[in-house]
Amino acid sequence: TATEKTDSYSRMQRNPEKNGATTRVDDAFDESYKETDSSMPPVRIVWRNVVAMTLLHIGALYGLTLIPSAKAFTLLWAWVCFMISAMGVTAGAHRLWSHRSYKAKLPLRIFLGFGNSMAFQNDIYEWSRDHRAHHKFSETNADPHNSKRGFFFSHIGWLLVRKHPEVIEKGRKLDVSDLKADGVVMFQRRHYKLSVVLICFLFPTLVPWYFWGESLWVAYFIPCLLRYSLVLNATWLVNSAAHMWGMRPFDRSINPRENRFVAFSAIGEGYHNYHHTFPYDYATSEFGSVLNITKLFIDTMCYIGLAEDRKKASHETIVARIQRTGDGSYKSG
Ligand code: ST9
Ligand code: ZN
Ligand code: ZN
Repeated sequence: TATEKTDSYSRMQRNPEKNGATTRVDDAFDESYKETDSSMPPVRIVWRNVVAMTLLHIGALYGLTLIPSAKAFTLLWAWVCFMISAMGVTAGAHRLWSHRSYKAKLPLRIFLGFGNSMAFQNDIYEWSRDHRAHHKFSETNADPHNSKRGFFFSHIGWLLVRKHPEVIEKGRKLDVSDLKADGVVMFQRRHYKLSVVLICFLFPTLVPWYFWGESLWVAYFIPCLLRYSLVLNATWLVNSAAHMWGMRPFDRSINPRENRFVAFSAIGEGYHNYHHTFPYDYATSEFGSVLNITKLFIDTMCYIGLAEDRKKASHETIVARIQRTGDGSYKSG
């Protein structure tokens, strides 16, 4: 059944539409990849990251205490910044650039690139390369946030230590030619640091100060630091919680799970058993749901002509897969 699984992936991936002309995406689980050496090399802590992440989280907690003294507009603005940066990750780095699950016109790609720099989660190129490795070599040492190493490692720990050599070695063989050919991706990579200073830090802080006279202090700690750390943790929960807690209706042999709490906080990205089973599906879920704001966003973009070519697993494919590999918990609707 290993070949059967890979076959159905590749068939779906290469020919989801009539014309069959799709981008090749190197994100399918590699059944043939088996770890040769599962021993852990010594963990090398990157203290600069430990200090930066500690300060960020202290700043975010302090930001929480400032909420009662913030202007209503500032809180609304923090939410707007949360949504823009979250979209830059979910609709951008994840569903568009890592998985090519739909196509986006230039203005939309620029908007998503902007949101992605606001989210400051590594540039799109690096994010998508790591994410393809996460799918292809899932839960092995070549997976950047291998959840077999526990909650802390898959949540944040992987960003605080040097990568396992397998991540780099196996990752080098991934096909990322489509990313290299994408002007927006490469432009953002070239100007990444400057874009983060301007869009993740200055923009969220200066707007409330300039337009409605919020104090720079409150604007820095709430729409900037608190918002940034919330988007980070919501994203990281997909790697930690959604790889640990929830049902596995589509494939009981893998760890990723269906987790509604994560789907809520990560604006639609918690249906993770489905997503690892059908990574090319633009909705990352069989159904649209009120929690799947990212799907709503992509549908809206298609409606106004800024996106097209949404890929979706067919109902027959899903049903066949549930019967073959599901854990029996599937509920329709
Ligand atoms: C952050 C990322 O938070 C979050 C990603 C989450 C993914 C989530 C996925 C879940 C599904 C989607 C759900 C979305 C939900 C969103 C909800 C929103 C509400 N392949 O990395 P280096 C090579 S970032 C091939 O330095 P070290 C490559 O040549 C947070 N090659 O390794 C590379 O050079 P370059 C902010 C690879 O030294 C070279 O190795 N940022 C690969 O071990 C060196 O790479 C931070 O905290 C590969 N996969 O350092 C900083 N990997 O890149 C984090 C590497 O130039 N990063 N190579 O081509 C670091 O400081 C370092 O990467 C390190 C490792 C210390 C972690
Ligand atoms: Zn995953
Ligand atoms: Zn994915």
